Amino acid sequence: MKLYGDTLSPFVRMALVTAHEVGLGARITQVGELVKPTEANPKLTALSPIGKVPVLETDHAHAVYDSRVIIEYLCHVAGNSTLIPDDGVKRFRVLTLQALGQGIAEAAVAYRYETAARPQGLQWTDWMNRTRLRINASLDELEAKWRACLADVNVGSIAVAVALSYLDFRLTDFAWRNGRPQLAAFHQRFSARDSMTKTVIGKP
Ligand SMILES: N[C@@H](CCC(=O)N[C@@H](CS)C(=O)NCC(=O)O)C(=O)O
Repeated sequence: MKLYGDTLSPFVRMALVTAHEVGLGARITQVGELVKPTEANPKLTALSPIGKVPVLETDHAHAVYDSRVIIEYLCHVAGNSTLIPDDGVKRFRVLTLQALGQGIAEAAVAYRYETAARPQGLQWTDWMNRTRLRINASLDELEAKWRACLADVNVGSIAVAVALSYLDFRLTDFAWRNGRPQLAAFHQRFSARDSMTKTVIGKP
């Protein structure tokens, strides 16, 4: 299987962490692809008209995207039913936690594009303020309400751990640990997992 994209993208990293957690790490060949919000990458758009990473090309040459679908595909191929539990109550709790982690990552990537890529003078302060609020509210919710779900290894805890690492890498001024000791402890614990150390941001 080929996974397009590198760990600078939190969504690529979520997929890779999942691959390692379900025992498929060695089956993945990573193909680094340059992506820019203002320029289509022809290799990627040939696989996915959305043109974003990650895209997974299966051994049968099917393109699978986006990261959530890739993650589900990997669990399916591995026959893993713990990362996305079958049981109804647990399943939707975990999937909601995943949406929260992915939502933080989406907001953080968009914030990064706005602050680092958009030309000076064209930046939209109200949007930036709203996005900061969105991220901080999500982090507060994680601190207050998600401790039990974060204690397990599942697609939700993977998404949250990777999103927090992305904040550390790109948006240090968020200082997300301040006032959030539970979340900080979760991140420290989760970051020690093999799946995380093998997919450190910026390393191929
Ligand atoms: N919902 C998508 C988001 C993927 C995404 O935003 N990828 C970014 C990199 S972090 C990208 O490819 N950006 C290029 C672009 O905006 O054209 C997923 O979960 O896979």
